[in-house]
Amino acid sequence: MSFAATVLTLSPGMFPGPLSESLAGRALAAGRWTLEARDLRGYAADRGGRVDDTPFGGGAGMVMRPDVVDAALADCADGRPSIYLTPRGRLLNQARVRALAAGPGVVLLCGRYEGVDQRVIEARGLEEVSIGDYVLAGGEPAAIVLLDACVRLLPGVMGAAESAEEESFSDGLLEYPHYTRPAVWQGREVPGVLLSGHHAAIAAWRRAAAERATRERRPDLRPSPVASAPAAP
Ligand code: 6GU
Repeated sequence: MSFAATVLTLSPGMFPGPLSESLAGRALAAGRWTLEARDLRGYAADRGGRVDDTPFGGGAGMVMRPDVVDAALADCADGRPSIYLTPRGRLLNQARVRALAAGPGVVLLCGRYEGVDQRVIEARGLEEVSIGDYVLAGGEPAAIVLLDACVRLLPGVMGAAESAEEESFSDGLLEYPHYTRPAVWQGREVPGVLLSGHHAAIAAWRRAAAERATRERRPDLRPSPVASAPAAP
């Protein structure tokens, strides 16, 4: 039983898009997950029927009609979580990605125009998800981001070489920096401890580097250990 993704969109041509390449694309070809992009226009009341209309109360832009969105969601309702991608949603994080990847798949509704009529969001109990504090022209790139994040966690998708064990967020920290050959490049040296072969020292250096990066760049991710504990030796 593979992870099933259905995307409801006004731009089905945006899929699979980058998901046909690289890790996700190989997993798709191998049948570890499935992707179906459905055109929301196919759920308009009649041929040439409207999928959007002007907002009650006035204002700029168009709103996606609840009847059209409802018909599309009804057509793929099978117990998978239904997610509406919108900058008004809760921020996506690795914990939610892990939970979704462990389930049967997702139905993703991509918003366009100014958004979707609020009543169908409530009637269908849609989970509203955002991928960051910036505004995209539509939910499609966010759907691609969400699927990429889920697919790489599916069983058999990541090889040992791409292990998810030590990566950013797996323990609430940003990842440590990486280095490879040459050992000196443009006069810049690789941190000596990484060349030492001393595994415990390397692990300690990486932990400290991860904590420093997190403290400096993302203090929101985790309380800084130095704030409450004595300084490390
Ligand atoms: Cl999910 N959709 C749009 N349109 N913009 C976004 C977003 C989603 N997440 C961040 N910005």
